[in-house]
Amino acid sequence: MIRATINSLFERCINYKSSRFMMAWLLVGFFLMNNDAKGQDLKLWYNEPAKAWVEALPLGNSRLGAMVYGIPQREELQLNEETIWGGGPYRNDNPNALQALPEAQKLVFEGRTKEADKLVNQNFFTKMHGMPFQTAGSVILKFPGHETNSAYYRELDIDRAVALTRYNVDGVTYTRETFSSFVDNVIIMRITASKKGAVNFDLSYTKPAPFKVSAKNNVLVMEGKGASHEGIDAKIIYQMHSAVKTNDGKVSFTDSTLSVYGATVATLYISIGTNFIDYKTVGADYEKKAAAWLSAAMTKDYASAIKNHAAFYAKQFNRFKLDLGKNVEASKLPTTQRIINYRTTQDPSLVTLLAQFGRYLLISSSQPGGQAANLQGIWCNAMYPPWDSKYTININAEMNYWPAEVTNLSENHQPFIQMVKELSQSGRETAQVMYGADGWTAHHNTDIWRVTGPIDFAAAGMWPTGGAWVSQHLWEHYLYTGDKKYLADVYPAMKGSADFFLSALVKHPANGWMVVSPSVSPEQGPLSAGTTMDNQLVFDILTRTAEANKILGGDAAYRAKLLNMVKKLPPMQIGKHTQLQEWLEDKDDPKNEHRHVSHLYGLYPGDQVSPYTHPKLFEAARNSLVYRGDKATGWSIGWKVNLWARLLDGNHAYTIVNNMLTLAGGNNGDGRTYPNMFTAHPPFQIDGNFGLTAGVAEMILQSHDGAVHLLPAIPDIWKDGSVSGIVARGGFEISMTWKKGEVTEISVVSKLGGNLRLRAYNGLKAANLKPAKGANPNTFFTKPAIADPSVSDQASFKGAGLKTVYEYDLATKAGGRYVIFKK
Ligand code: FUC
Repeated sequence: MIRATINSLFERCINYKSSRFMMAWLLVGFFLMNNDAKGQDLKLWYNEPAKAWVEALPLGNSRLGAMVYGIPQREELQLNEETIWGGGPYRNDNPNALQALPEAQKLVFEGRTKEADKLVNQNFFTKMHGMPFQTAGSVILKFPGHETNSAYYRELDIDRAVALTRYNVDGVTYTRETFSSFVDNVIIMRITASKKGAVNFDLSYTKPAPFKVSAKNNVLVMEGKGASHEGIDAKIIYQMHSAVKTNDGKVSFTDSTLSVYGATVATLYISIGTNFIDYKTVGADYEKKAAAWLSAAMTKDYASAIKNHAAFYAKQFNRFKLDLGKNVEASKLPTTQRIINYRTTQDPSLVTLLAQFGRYLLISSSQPGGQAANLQGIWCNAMYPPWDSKYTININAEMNYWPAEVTNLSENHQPFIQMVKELSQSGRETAQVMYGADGWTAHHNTDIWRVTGPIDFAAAGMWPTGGAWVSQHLWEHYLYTGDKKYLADVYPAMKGSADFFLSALVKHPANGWMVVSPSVSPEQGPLSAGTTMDNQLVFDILTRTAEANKILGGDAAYRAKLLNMVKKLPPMQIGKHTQLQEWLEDKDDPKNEHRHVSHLYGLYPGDQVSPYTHPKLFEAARNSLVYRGDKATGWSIGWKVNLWARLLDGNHAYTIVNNMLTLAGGNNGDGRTYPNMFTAHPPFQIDGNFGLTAGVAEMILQSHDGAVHLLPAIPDIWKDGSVSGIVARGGFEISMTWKKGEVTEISVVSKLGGNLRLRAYNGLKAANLKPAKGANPNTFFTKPAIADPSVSDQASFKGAGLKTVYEYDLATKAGGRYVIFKK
């Protein structure tokens, strides 16, 4: 609102050339600058341009990504379109697997793992490792004479999804405002000068691969392709169209450039169209798509374009608000400095900013109807990025969607759910051809072409449980929304994954359990059978499919078959180091600090380890996590924050949060947050951002263990705070305030009705709030039974050591709002 007024003021002041207006504008500008410099909580800001890609600022409308460098004399917008990938529709199943399978299983059961590895490497893999996600190229804007400038400032306002660059040259203020419009499907940059006619620049394209440029009807067109890769021909073709609107000055073209001379305000529009249709089909008219988006966008006036964009974004972003306290002095500094200082300042609003930045990135990379956010979301400046920037589904791609439901971005989960539905189709052939099995399967990686065969090599890629993990998201979305029509729609994918395990599990000769074999505990070979993560994932897909079947009134005989198989799965086991065993055999090494903590899937994101009903498993899970240590790669930190939150240890979770807030880049291999707040494996992977956001939410609210647990793992340092719009399973949208670590006021909107069981560390009061009795009757909180195994050494069992909890029941009606207070 304030900004809109300022913009129109500015326009008026140019139109009327009134020096009075100019004075007024300058004053407002100064006020704003000052305000910016104080470091508002929802801004990333800097007093120098980006020197590297991880300093540039990301914008995205889910389909189009832009990294804005903000360099005065040579602006770069590095661009991505979500469907520009290498190769084209292909498959990667090796049919030799089927005949090698019984022998591979036998070798694994006999412990002859080297031979098993060799056999599997020869028969299960192809020469393909997946296709890369690729840059669309960059738009370069050269501003002659802007090398020498002053009063430099740039920001990313995650409250509006707009980037801004501002500086002075020879007494003229230049401003660039950029966004990737959610409404108009193009990228828009408005360049203004405070002096009439002072905007001059030349626009050209660049890309680390061949491309063609031409000028046509006042549009500069780049045509490019995805790369051919590992024997798969390039099938993606795209065009990028750039055009400029000005009120004054001149726009001219050569074959390869667009130039603006003597304008006061120039608005640049960039549109990209590709020929991608779906994972099996290309052939769309990319030129027509790019041209149509561009011309439609250019008919709108700038003020309403930016207003509509920000309003679309705000509808999603504003649903969740967080306040963890503020260190006023610390938060006044530019973002990079705040990250550097974090260790000593304990600047809590920087944690809030990082958590909200994760939501910003999810909104900007994952809108319904689009592609799921990949390893770098939609931001990638290379033709061959690390791990091809594809989807690693033994943790990374799932982590991208952990914050979706709990931080009130349920519809942003849709692209991932769509990907699972597509994998459930392409994975049928893999199940059949490689395993002779029913249903569908996927291994540890996929790409835009939805390949489902194994990639890389046995110790990492021989993991046929990827389909089971991605399918858990189908169920989670239901637990938050209660949408039965949706459940019926995704049920075939859940059932297909369950069917795969019904037919592909094999009997372990040593103990008779039904196990996945050959497999690995992700990325820790050698080949194995019945790893703990596999057992947990299979348990979840079988029991959740059975539950979905029941809710949808499905076939009872099939349900019985699923539950019968559940009884034959290996239980979780506690080993000689009091750890939760990662493997069937008690062979964990307490010195193993591997980044994957796969056997703790059952603790998070799974819900199989409860401190209240499985104290021994809970303690064993904690011991395992202590052995793994606190240091980790970015995504592993993201996971560990969630795990410590589930272990109800807020102070430990906070230690892990702090490990993320260390400056990455340059030579600092230990840093985990780049200046632009992308998180570092290193290198940049977006999963760490999403894992961190989910982890902070998990410290504030949990809803997987029979109740809605308020402030389950709040660290001492966040003793006063508030949240609004955090979401619990069962469709409860919660706002609350806490003081001195105690929850003081809660407001709940019950979307689906039903019993609300609240769990807190302090007493609560409200009309009709009753002490909890018996099992929670709300079916969204019902869980299948899991036995707490006995511990061989009873003396070493300490018990969970939990804080006392207060539990209450409140009967709610769909659409009702309820207010509860501290007793
Ligand atoms: C898994 C991880 C790696 C990396 C890659 C993209 O393979 O083990 O650390 O994050 O995914």
